Amino acid sequence: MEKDKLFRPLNSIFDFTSLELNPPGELIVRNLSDMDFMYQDQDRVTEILQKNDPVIYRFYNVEIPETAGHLQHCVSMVFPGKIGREYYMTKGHFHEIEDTAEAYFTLRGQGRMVMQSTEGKTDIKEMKKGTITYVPPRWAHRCVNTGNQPLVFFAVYRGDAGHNYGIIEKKGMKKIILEEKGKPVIKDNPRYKN
Ligand code: PAN
Ligand code: ZN
Repeated sequence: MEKDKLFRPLNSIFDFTSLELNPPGELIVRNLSDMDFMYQDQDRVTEILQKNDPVIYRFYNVEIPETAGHLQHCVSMVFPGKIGREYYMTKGHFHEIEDTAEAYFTLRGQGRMVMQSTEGKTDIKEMKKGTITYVPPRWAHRCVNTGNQPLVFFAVYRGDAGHNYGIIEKKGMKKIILEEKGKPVIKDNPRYKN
C-alpha cells in the first residue's frame, strides 16, 4: 500500500451479479473449517466437513492506510445456508481500539446483526436492503444470514480500528440465531462461556 501522505482518492465498484468488487483490494474468504468450533451442532459440522468445506462468507477490504484519519471500508457477503438449525454467520469481533464504531449499510438479502457490549449487554438488529446499522464503540458484532440469498453489506470504520477475534472465539456470543418452523428465532447460547 502507498504511504499515507501519498494516498490518493479512489473509486471501487461492486458488481451485484458476480458479487465481486473491482478493484478487489484484499479478498478474505472464510470457510466452515475457519470457524467450525463456533457452531452449536458439532456433529453436523463433522458430517459436513467430511464431504466438503463450504464457503460461509467473504469480504473485500478496500486497501486504505490503517491510520486514524482514514476510513477503512469493505463489502461483505454472507452466503445462505445453515449448520443444523444455525444460520451461516460471520465470526464476529470487537475492534482492537475500543472507542471505534462502525456503520453498516445493507445492500441485499436478509439477516440479523448480533451485538454484544464489553459490559455484556446484547442487542440484535434486523438487516435487509436499505437498513443502516450503527455499531457503537465497544460492541462486538456478527452478521447472520437468515434469508435464502446472499446477505450483502457495506461497512465503514476507522482506519486503525483493528480486529479482536479472540474474545468471541473463546467465549462465543450470548445470543444465537436459529431457524424454528422456517423462521429465525433468538436463543440464549448454551455454549457461551462467561
Ligand atoms: C466487517 C467484517 C466483515 C467480516 O468488515 O470484518 O463483515 O466479519 P468478521 O471480521 O467478523 O470475520 C467489520 O465489521 N469490520 O470491522
Ligand atoms: Zn467491525
